[in-house]
Amino acid sequence: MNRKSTEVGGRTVVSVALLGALVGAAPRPHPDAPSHVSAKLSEWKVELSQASVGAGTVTFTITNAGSIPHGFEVEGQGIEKEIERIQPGASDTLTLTLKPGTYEVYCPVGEDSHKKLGMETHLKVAGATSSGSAGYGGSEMRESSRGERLAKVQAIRVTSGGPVIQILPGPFPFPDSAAPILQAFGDEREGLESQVKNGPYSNNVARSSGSFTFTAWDKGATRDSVDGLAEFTTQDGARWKLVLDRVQTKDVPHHPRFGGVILGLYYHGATQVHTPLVPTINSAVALWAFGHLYKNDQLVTDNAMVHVMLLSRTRRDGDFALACWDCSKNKIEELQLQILPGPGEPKLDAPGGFLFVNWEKSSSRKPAS
Ligand SMILES: [Cu+2]
Repeated sequence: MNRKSTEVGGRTVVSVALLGALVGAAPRPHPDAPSHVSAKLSEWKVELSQASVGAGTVTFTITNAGSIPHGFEVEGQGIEKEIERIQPGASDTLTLTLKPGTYEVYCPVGEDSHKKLGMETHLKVAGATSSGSAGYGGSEMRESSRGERLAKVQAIRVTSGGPVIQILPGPFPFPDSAAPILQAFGDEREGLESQVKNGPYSNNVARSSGSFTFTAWDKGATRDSVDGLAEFTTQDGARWKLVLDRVQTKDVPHHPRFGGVILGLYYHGATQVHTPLVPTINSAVALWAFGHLYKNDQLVTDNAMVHVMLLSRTRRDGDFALACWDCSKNKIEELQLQILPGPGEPKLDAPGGFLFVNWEKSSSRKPAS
């Protein structure tokens, strides 16, 4: 369990002192009376009806108010209890006996990918004797390091390399693995199921050529930005140029409330985050953006919808077929560029109406600031 190994920074002392003060000040006239806490799960947060309760029996009533399945886990003071899955619209309860201290409360779905997207909070449990709690400031420290992270700009510069391939429409090679996960996708399921039969996640691959370089900045929910240029030649000999313009932060396909620049996320495949028609992977960076698209020097659209991801290698050398359903342990060096027409625009003049190009041995670094 390495979850608390995030950077701590200089605020540790302040946080522990603050926690001690809060625990000490909380009045607990009936420490043994059972407590009730309501929890609401949604994309991407966990909301509790109260931030602190008295020690003893605590019953959580958890409602999934989101649009995909979520779970609920309480961890701290040596306990780790969870409800693995709660379907959208459903509720469940969890009753625990909690000692004084701070507990982490989060969604365990997708091996922490939901947690990383924001589905975590904390619960303080206060008792008549609070002497045990001062040593358990871990969660609080983590919270302050998160606070710091929000203010800090993170950036990544990605440079394409290795074989360039164009992915053409075809069947998804792992339909049985994806099928149970697709069940959870509600309204979007139909569209995704048609992509299983014939879509952009296939083994139908043609060699291509070109380059792609971009820089992305993670500055918080609405201020992310991106800058980059891709130029490549497709199988039919057409020369395409894409100038990345701005990050798309809403109305993102497969997850309406998921956008912006995401650095370092474990997702796709079995995680229930984004389409399971990409195998389970780790990504160094993923983003949706709008761009200016040119074909043979003619402007096609100023609103091309672009998905960019530098991820664990999913394709093997030679024929570049998808090689794994869980590729998350592979080296992060596959750069995917997927281009779709802008909202309301006609399909692109390419097989399947989309452009999907991979650079199989790409690299990233922190840009010079
Ligand atoms: Cu979740």
